[in-house]
Amino acid sequence: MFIAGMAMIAVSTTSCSQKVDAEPTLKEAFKDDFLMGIAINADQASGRDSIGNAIAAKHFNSIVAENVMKCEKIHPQENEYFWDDADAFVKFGEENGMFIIGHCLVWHSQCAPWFLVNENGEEVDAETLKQRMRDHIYTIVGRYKGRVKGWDVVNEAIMEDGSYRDSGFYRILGEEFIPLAFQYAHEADPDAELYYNDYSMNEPAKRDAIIKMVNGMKQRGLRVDGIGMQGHMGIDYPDLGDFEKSIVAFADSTGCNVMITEWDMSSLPTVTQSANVSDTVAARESLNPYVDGLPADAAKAWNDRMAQVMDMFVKHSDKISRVTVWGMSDGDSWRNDWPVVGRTDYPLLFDRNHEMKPFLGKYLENVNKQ
Ligand code: 9MR
Repeated sequence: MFIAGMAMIAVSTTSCSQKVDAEPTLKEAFKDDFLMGIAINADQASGRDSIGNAIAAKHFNSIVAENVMKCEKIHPQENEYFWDDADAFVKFGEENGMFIIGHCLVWHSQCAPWFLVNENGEEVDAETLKQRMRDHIYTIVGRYKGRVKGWDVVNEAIMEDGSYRDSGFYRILGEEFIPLAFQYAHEADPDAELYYNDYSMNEPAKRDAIIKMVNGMKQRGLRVDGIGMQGHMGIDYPDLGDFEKSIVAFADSTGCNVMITEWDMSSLPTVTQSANVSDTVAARESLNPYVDGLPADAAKAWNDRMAQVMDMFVKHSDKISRVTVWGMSDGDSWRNDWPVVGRTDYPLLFDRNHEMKPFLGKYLENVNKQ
């Protein structure tokens, strides 16, 4: 059913009847620009979500694991790994000839509870954490050596003001935990691409700090291939001029590829995480206004802004090697529960019926013209 909209586009944009059945795909539309990636969950990778599985195979040439390779999932106890879901994810990518991305090796969040502490619950010493990081990275990267082509090695280590996040990794190892993670990942698979990944990358102080950190690693001879700009956006943030400055600065100042790694855009009223949003029923309703569907004006605003962002990515396709959306269809998205739990959001490229969003039509039209 998700191809119905595509067939209409083909019919309406070509006079050449034999092209009516040619359904253009996103990966074709952007093939000269960048890889089109998607974060998939365990159901999509395994095929339990057969529609999501089919859309991923049809439209995308890169996948990233939304959750199944995170530390608490894949390495729940020191001597216990859980491979089933990660194996299925990699198998799906290989069967479809996709560029497979592993996410993520070192992250303060969703870190398994045992990872940073001893049996008394106290943070471990530096040597113990190094050894645990080495084992974790060697085992996971080693298992998928030559198959997973790129890794988000460290995720979300720098704050908006440019300081280092006060995570357990930082408290125990200081800034050195980042170069160590890159070193271990490279030792485990010398051919894999290695990325630093973070959000709010439009923030100038954060941008500068990440450039300094990445260049510091490169000067030491460590491999860093890419800087991942997550791209969790809203209808009124970030400032796209600032975001664009970061695309250019990351590429020009480090020589790394830029990747848009977790793109989505909320259609809902923007709230900050700290806002006291659940005081009254009226307040809750005003923050969740589109439970029965997105009205035409809100849909237009969202589509217009998404096209503006996509045009910016295309404009900088000499610097951007991949654009990955963070989830398959609107119903799958984490944005339905963040920063307010239980909202109905419309942040992704496919709606709850797996219909493609209209703003993509103009890019697909070009495929038929080629
Ligand atoms: O989309 C992911 C969601 O399903 C998980 O519950 C959550 C916690 O593991 O992580 C979400 O993905 C995050 C990503 O791994 C890192 N950047 C922020 C993303 C949204 O929270």
